[in-house]
Amino acid sequence: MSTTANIPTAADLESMRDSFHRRGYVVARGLFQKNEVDQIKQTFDRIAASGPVPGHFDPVPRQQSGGDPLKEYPRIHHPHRFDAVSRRALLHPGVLGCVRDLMGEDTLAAQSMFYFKPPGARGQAMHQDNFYLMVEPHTCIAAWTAIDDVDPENGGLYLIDDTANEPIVCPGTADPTLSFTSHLVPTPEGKHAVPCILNAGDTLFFNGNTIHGSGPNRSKGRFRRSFVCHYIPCSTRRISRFYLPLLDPDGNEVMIESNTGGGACGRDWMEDVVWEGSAH
Ligand SMILES: O=C(O)CCC(=O)C(=O)O
Repeated sequence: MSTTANIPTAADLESMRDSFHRRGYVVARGLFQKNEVDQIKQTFDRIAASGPVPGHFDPVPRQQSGGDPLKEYPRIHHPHRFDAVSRRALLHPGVLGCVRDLMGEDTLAAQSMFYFKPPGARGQAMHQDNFYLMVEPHTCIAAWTAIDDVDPENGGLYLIDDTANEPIVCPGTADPTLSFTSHLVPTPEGKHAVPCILNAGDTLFFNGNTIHGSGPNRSKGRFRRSFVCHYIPCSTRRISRFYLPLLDPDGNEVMIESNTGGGACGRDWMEDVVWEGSAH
């Protein structure tokens, strides 16, 4: 990966901060350079071609997938734990600089994920990330980097404007024909969904209470790949066990207390879902 990553200037950071705090999200254009995006693409093409990675990537051959493209191309959990390119992308200096600035304090990395989202794949119904991460006493920040050009047709993200300060709610049930996850957080009255249109290499930042999700990939032939990470403030006291150990910006492992309280829905929903990493 390039050592000359795009680093936002002080002026860039100031205008990002303003938008992030007003709306709950902001886009940093071109944070990943073309060679970095290409390297991530090649890395995950190779991982997909070489088959399962136990505990991280569990694909099913096309003949056994029952026509569900997400069975052949499921998302990959925590690729930074087995792949060096993903680890460098999680600790990307441009991303860490933005996150530190938006949080107003030093940060720890909690999660990486890779989505292939092939044509025909279902989306992920509206949700709030901190329902799953259970970061206390603050919230997390997501850095969602487009690896392909992304728009509503190929299953791009939608954010509900101005929901960064909404409380975390216990979700209802999503439509399984549209969403591969079962949780749905309703859009608060008077608020509306904004589509996020990104070019490959752009990174969208949003906080863990912001309501967001995506629809199916309805394109004929365009994958919608994305590299998605979550970061937390250094002053975090507790987080769900699935995200431990954390990484500091130098890549050292850091342990904090795990949050077993269950959050907005109590404990029962957690057992089969979060610990398997399948809900978020
Ligand atoms: O990429 C998507 O379609 C959904 C990702 C998302 O909402 C998340 O990672 O929280």
